Amino acid sequence: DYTYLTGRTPLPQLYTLGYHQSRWGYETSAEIRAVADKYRALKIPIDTIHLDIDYMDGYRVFTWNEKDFGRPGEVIADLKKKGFKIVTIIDPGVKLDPGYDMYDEGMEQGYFAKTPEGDTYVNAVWPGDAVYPDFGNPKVRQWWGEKQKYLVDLGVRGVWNDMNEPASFRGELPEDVVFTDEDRPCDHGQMHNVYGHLMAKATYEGLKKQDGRRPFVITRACYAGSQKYTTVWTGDNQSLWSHLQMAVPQLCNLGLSGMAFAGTDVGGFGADATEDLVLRWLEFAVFTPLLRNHSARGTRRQEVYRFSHVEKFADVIGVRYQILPYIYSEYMKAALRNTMMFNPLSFLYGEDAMAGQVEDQLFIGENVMVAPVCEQNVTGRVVYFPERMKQLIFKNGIVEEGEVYEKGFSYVEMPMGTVHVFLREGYLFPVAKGGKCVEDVDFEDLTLYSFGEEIKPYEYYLDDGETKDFALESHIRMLSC
Ligand code: NBV
Repeated sequence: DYTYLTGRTPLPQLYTLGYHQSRWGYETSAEIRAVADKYRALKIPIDTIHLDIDYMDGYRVFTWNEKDFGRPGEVIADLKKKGFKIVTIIDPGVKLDPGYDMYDEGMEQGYFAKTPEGDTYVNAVWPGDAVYPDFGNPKVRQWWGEKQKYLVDLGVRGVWNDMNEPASFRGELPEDVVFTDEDRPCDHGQMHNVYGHLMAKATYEGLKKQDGRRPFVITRACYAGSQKYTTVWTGDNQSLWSHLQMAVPQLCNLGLSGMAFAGTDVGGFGADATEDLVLRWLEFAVFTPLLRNHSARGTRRQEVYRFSHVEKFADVIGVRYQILPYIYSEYMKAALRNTMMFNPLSFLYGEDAMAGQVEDQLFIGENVMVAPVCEQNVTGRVVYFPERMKQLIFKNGIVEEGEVYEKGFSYVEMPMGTVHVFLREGYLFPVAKGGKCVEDVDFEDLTLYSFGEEIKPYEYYLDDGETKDFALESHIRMLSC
């Protein structure tokens, strides 16, 4: 009902549900190629690499740093041949730089925010002195949308909007900076909370026109209703166990707020991550729509091959590709029916007072529950079972059927590098063989896990994962054992 008022979530391209590797600090295309090659050589499944601010020329948006990243788009085309997709960051701040087309065009048209005296308002972000597009003006959104063509033509498959609070390095934007609210002037005080939302809207609408596929936008700042245009990540978290713990309720709350496609920086953005933390984080994140490992410049490198037990990381990421048919099917049904893919226990067991208290477990769809381990130096955890459930253990690339747990609390052993799901009695859980990237996964070759006497057929949603052909009725079929 809330999304009836604020808007429904966009449908994702299938590839966006694969594993993404990112880092603020990839400074050359050689580095990007090395990351890609390493993942492939070690057979760690992956689909997407994100390019943070260094791919731009002097941090000028919609430009390319040829010195360090070679011919525009070349690395994107080469990696495409290896099955990789590239997402690039775009910040709102436009470098104050006469002669730079974005700046010149925006100045000529009066597209940047102004001071109350009518001058263009200047603050600073990565490129130094910068000006702020007035996204509340439909013409500015249209202009910004058209600029996405630059990226689409380079082969970019998704656009990551950052710093759109809007961030500023020389103090906050004063409240009286003048913006536009559609057809009338407004000030920053009124615009602040929707600035990121409107930037994402411009990006989404531009991508929709420039690229025939379902737009993939990620934003840092958003507002009620931003789900219509964009996915979201939870911003600059830290490599702390408490931030992994926080991720579970955070993502449930985002789901409840209509933001169905969300994720955290896996492993934590700031501070140095440990191997255990990244592995445990991934064990949870394989269930979150956006599965992106991202970290900050200056912190310990976090690509999973940097750690000693690479095989465990490959297995855990591999689980995502094994459960992808279920994840995609659940996401699409939730998006098309305006339900949620992440269900807090209280949503399914409203009568159960204890279920309402549990904040560190959740249901993925309605068939399976997950209970991530978010504590250091433990090999398992206490799980609350709201009903009789069967444990499925993903370990070394295979699925083992574990114990059946009765309603109530039980301690469950969950060693590092294993992934556990708890299947409801009478429900099905389809599992594929996995693959090195999304294109590799066979969505038809499924093993159906079930438990109990009478099993409800599973509504399996599958489409081409790219186009606008996603009518629910024509893409659902029933799976039964
Ligand atoms: O573009 C650099 C970073 C980015 O990696 C991060 O994900 C954003 O949330 N960005 C913030 C700006 C730097 C903030 C310290």
